[in-house]
Amino acid sequence: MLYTPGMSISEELFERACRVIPGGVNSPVRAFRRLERAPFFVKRAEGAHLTDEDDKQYIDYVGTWGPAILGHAPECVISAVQAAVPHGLGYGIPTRVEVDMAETVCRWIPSIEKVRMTNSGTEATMSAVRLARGYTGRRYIIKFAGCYHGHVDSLLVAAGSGALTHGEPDSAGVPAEFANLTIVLPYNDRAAVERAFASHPGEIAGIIVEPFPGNAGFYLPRPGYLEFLREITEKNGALLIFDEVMTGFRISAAGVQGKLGITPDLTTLGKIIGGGLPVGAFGGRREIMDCVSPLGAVYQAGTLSGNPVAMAAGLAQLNYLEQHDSYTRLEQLGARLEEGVRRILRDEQLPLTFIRDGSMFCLHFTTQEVYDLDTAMSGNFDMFRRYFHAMLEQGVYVAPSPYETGFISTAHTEADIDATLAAMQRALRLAK
Ligand code: KE4
Repeated sequence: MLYTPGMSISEELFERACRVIPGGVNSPVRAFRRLERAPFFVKRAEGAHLTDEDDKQYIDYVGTWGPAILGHAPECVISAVQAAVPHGLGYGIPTRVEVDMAETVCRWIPSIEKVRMTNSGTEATMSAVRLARGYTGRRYIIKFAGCYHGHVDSLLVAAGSGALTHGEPDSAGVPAEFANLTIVLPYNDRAAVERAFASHPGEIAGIIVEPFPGNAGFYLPRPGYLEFLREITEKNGALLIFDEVMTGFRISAAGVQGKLGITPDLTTLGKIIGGGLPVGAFGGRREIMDCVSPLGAVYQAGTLSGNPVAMAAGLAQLNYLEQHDSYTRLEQLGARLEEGVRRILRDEQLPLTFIRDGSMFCLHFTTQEVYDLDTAMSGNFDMFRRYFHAMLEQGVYVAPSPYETGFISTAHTEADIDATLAAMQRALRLAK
């Protein structure tokens, strides 16, 4: 490859990529589009650090958008994959490791009595919504503005994450007829949910919700809100679907439902469950899951679902998390970061909103309390852009959008956190 003088290798690669891949990326949020610069291209990743094609190193707080809870290429996952590969890469026939994975998920998340593997979080949420409609015989689904559940046609309505970053919360190509069966409500607004059920008696199949939303930046439910969703769905014969693709195995071993003691009817999973390889899953009460083909009438399938190499990777990651009290370590590191951020915001007289739970966090570039999409959108994007560039220059990679969540891994060290805080103080001074 001949490199144009003055262009970095990443810029050269991005130029080539843009000729053959839409936007030069295989997922929009990777494009750095609203940041007015090309994305860097990763050459290698290890622990909490990335190295790009120009050999620049970064402390990574994206963690491939959540899966890298043990850091990149953890030894336990690498060796599990190396042990699996010589036996074959996939068969389309049941394997032992799929049973081991399913039993592990059911043991970790008591609300899940049966689970079906998929290849992404999107497939998991698409399947869970279809199952809710098939099980209840009802048509409408409630989702919340700013929550992102993957690029499912009927859920790409007021969606978060990349859709929000690029200003396309309602995607083109989704006919109104599809979107019309999705009721979009503001998060943390009980009255709106009550009004929706009152105006659609007996017609709402379920609510799908990110219990701790992480796709419009990270924010939290008001006290009692999730318990309210549990009650009102129960009362109306609708299903409660916790989309824990991001929070599952992250906020606690049993996700948000385990931390708060709430039992949803269905749960969707992804990211951590694959150990970095493509895996999603949906599961729940036996009587609901038994409606899924081949037992029941709700069809759902996937050539690569339960792929044995991906299962080996995910299972190795889950086993390591369970055997090493990883959540205590994640909380230690998260608390250290939070204490430092709050000190910096005081010192710099910048009353920005910082929200954290465990190893998930977000610095919102607003002084408002953030509790839904509108308040998350009140942030100053230009200030975020200046901050992002200043952090990247100092070798710290935070999410390339204010509408994403930061992730800490067990591979981060106190030294990483302290270096990040020093960089953050300088970056915020420059971004003001
Ligand atoms: P995937 O189809 O991208 O595996 O999962 C979709 C999904 C479902 N539910 C939740 C709560 C999610 O956060 C996601 C995907 N998360 C984004 C990051 N915010 C994926 C990043 C990307 O689109 O490249």
